[in-house]
Amino acid sequence: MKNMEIAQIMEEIADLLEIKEIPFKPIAYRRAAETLKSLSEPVDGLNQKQLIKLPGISKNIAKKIDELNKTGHLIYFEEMKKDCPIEFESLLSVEGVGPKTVKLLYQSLDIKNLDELEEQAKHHRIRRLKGMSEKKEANILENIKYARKTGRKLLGQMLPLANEIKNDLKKLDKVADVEVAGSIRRRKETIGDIDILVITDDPQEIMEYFINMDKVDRVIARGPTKSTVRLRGNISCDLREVPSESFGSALLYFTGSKEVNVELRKIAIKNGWKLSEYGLFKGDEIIAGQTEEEIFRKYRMEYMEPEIRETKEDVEKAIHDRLPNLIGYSDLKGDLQMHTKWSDGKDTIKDIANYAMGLNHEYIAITDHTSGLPLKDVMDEEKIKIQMKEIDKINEEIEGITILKGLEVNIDSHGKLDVKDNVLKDLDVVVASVHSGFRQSKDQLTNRIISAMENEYVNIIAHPTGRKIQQRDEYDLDLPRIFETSVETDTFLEVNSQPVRLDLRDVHIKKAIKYGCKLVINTDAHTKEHLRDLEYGIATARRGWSEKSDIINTSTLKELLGFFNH
Ligand code: DGT
Ligand code: CA
Ligand code: CA
Ligand code: ZN
Repeated sequence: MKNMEIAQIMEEIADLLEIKEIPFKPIAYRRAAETLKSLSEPVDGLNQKQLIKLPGISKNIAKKIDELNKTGHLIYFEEMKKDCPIEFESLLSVEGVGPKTVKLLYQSLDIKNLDELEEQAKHHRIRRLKGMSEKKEANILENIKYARKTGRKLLGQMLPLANEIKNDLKKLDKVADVEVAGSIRRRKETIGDIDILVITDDPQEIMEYFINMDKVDRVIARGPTKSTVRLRGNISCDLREVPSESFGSALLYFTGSKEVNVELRKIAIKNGWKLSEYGLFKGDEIIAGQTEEEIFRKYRMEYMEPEIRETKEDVEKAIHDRLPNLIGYSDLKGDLQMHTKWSDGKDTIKDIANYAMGLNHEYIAITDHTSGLPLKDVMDEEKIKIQMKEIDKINEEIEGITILKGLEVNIDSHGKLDVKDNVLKDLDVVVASVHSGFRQSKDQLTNRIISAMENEYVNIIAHPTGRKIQQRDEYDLDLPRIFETSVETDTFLEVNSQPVRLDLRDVHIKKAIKYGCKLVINTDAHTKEHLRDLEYGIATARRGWSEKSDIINTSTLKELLGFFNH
């Protein structure tokens, strides 16, 4: 590690010690930092004995420098940061607040987080501090609002962004491996921040690259092995350099969830081991750490796919060999909900079919909206007939994919469909859904959906709970009744892949499967590009413990049509 980087860590330790009001020690660390900065020779070749000979380097500090040189980490420093009650990252995310200000705020006004900062600023107590002014206080107050907006973002926004950064890093010569960890790897529906791990023999250069990426709005923290940046769109992203022998344990740790980490550590202790991001240890000896698989093997556990690493119970299931054989990301053979120019979609049937072929779909169903919706273009009986003819024609023209004739019919506030049975009976697949009257009682809403399921031509209930993430709660439904009726009537429940919907959601999927329901993963695409969103639906199904056999559109066309028996 470079002298300057070690000096920086020594200074940060001094800051933390000072904040904690520990006497004398901060001065020792600052003196060590000064020495490091003034040396012309790198200290990374020196052993502890040689280090102690340098001016201002005590035995204790020499030991720490040695640890940094050998491992690139300093456990003392990392524990210290964890212990600190101050929410550094969120305070530093306020424009105009740097490390010095954080210290000043904490020491003079006991400010530890954004709420406390806002409170004090509103009471005009910031302006009186050394180096502050009325104007600076007003700016801080204004910038807190911006910092707060770093709310959770949709997986559909964050996953592509994280992959882009990952792929950019991967292209660099000095990068041996790179992986996205955290909630993104677990494919949670919303994401707090992006966590990326990298193996490199030149962390300095990689950190430099990372903080200078085009997407970076602001550098929040820059260190020798960890940096945090704010990307455009107020997205926080961490990059950590990890030694290759610890890559698996670091990936495990930084993938989480926290609850799973805690549980795995407990088991390690029971076995006389210690698990950390640095490896699985027996005494001082590392017994696993390079890959996650290796660690799970030592535990005599099934490998836990990241999507099902949420709770303590998940770990217990893994120990008892009770994990599902999750549906894979390339198991789907088609997509059964999408909209075209005939209603509110953007593309033609033909364009969509061609695009779907590029995704290797064996079949798709065109399911435009019907007259019960307040849209400019909707399907009435006449248009349905014309569209069916057109689909026949396109099916003859193109080879390699089958276009099914479908509709997304509307379930009205009394549970009636807006298309007659004698029209529905000629379609290949009928999707039904609720688009209004969300505020009815639980019974009314449940009964509406149940009466739609009882219609012999309805095959699929789309976005069954109606929720939109961060926009609209799910409506009040008696889900057990819905699940029972779904099994009785052979009606399939949708896992809608739109990033804002993901409906059914993971926890409901898990329950539905226990009831014996069969599900279908659809995109509900309104443009051809949306057909790629299936990935998010599959991720959600995996989080809900779905196996391939639980999902009907893993079947071939022939099998699928057998389920629908129109
Ligand atoms: P997020 O970013 O809020 O969507 O969720 P995560 O899961 O990505 O959480 P994050 O970014 O705070 O941390 C990444 C992982 O690091 C987390 O899933 C588990 C691990 N981790 C972080 N803090 C702790 C902790 O205090 N204890 C334990 N056991 N693990 C932690
Ligand atoms: Ca995260
Ligand atoms: Ca993080
Ligand atoms: Zn639509």
